[in-house]
Amino acid sequence: MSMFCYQCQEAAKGTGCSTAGVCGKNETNSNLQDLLLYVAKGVSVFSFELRKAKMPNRSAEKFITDSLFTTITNANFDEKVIIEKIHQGLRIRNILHDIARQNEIYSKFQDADVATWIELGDAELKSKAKKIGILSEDNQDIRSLTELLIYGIKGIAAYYEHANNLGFENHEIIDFIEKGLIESLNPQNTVDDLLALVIECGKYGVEVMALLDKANTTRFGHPEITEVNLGTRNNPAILISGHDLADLEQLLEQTQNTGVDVYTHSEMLPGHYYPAFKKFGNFVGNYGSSWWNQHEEFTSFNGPVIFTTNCIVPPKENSTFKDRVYTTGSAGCEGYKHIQTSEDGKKDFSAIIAQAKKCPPPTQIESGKIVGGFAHHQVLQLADKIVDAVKSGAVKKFVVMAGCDGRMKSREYYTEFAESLPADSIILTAGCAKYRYNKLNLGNIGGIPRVLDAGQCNDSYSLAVIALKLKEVFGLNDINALPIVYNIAWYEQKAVIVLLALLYLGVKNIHLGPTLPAFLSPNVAEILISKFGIGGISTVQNDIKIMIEN
Ligand code: FSO
Ligand code: SF4
Repeated sequence: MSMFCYQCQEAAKGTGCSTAGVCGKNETNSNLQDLLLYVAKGVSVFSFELRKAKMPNRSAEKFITDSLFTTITNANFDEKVIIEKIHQGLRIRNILHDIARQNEIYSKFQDADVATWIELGDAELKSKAKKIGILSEDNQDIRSLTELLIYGIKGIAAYYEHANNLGFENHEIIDFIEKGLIESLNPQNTVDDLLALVIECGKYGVEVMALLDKANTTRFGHPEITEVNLGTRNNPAILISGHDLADLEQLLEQTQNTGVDVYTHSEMLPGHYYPAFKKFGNFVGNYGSSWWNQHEEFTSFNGPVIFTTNCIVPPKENSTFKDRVYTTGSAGCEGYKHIQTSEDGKKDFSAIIAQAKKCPPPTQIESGKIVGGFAHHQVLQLADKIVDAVKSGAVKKFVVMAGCDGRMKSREYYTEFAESLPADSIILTAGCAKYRYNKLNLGNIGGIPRVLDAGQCNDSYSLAVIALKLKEVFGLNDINALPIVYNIAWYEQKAVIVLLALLYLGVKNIHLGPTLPAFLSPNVAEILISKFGIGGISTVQNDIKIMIEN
């Protein structure tokens, strides 16, 4: 076996990618990503104790969150960049090690390989990378829970980075990220210890999504009900994908009055819901659908594309759009140009704007509008209407269908499920999962649309806030007593943290699909089923019966 990865829903054969990633990650990249994670663990060993001793190191913290984000599915396919990050991390680790020694600060695992191995040439790095992968843990239950913890932490790190890009910090979250990474090295941990860490991870999932919500809404205002254009105009344009709203802000500022339009792609769609972006006359609409259709959509878009995060599908040799795709932040891909971030977080998009001016306008592939912007603030303004609709029986069920989309055919289930829901039910969505049903004509109930899109996957936080508010309004003691069911689609590690956050909030009986994670060993799956009632999905008809009619 030349590599092993089972962190996403598309893990080969439902067990793991062992020769090449279904996502496009090759053997070398996969192993190097494992090594980058190992370096982040080594940095955490010292950074954690130094912070406790009131000597925090911001470069170490930034390195750790960036490394975790870089190793998320579909975020970075650039081998050279990953090698550079490994070297950078080792330099940081060694500096912290020296500071700790000089100040007589003891760190758990300070003498272990993770904290002491020395910098090697690129060829040796590759052979080191092969030795420290996921399968170096033999016990499959320990491995399963450790990886569940790590994937949750990757999700936390991604959301933390977005909040941080907007100037928001929370050192308790960083503390937990580092603690979790260190505990993943601890051979003493039992299944129960790891389970407790996984639930604690959910707690920090809630905290980080709340932090990001605060960062986004403080800076850009509260999302409001918005109609988003699907059609195109006749100007050259830039397409922005991924999740980083700070990047969207800078791009809109820099393209203003240049004659270049800006369209959102995939998870950037909710950018339209924020009041602060509405003042930009060149912010036209959303182009295309969720991440996995990107090659066709980039081809017909005709202009430059910028990825602020995942999900990237690496280009094919003969892809015609290659020279007009860019990445920034933790995202990267061989063959695409990268826009650097300066010390103060600024990005210079002038090269993209200049290229856009030379490109033809986008080819229209859709027309009409979609409606979104139902994050907590907006929905709570409609609370009276919603409560009345529930009390009168006009709304019988809310169905949370948040999460991710993916390319597997089995995900057609979600379109069919949405279409088959009774007319007195409302879908609450967030994340790119929405593209399976947000363009269906499902109508409304007393003026409330039947698909309420809160925003990006991290805005699942909004759905939790709404549920907690409804619990209060209806005077219930248990969130599970609400007429809300959860049919969540997952794909990568941000969805893992959303799931852990819901579990931490006490939500039970979540259905997770289209398949259960490959990284859950049979025993761990059994624990999650018995403790939280987690289940998979079956057929649409059967699931409607179980979730809605019962
Ligand atoms: Fe989707 Fe990709 Fe937002 Fe993920 S674009 S799959 S869960 O990165 O983060 O919902
Ligand atoms: Fe396979 Fe998913 Fe890992 Fe890619 S991220 S190598 S598809 S399990």
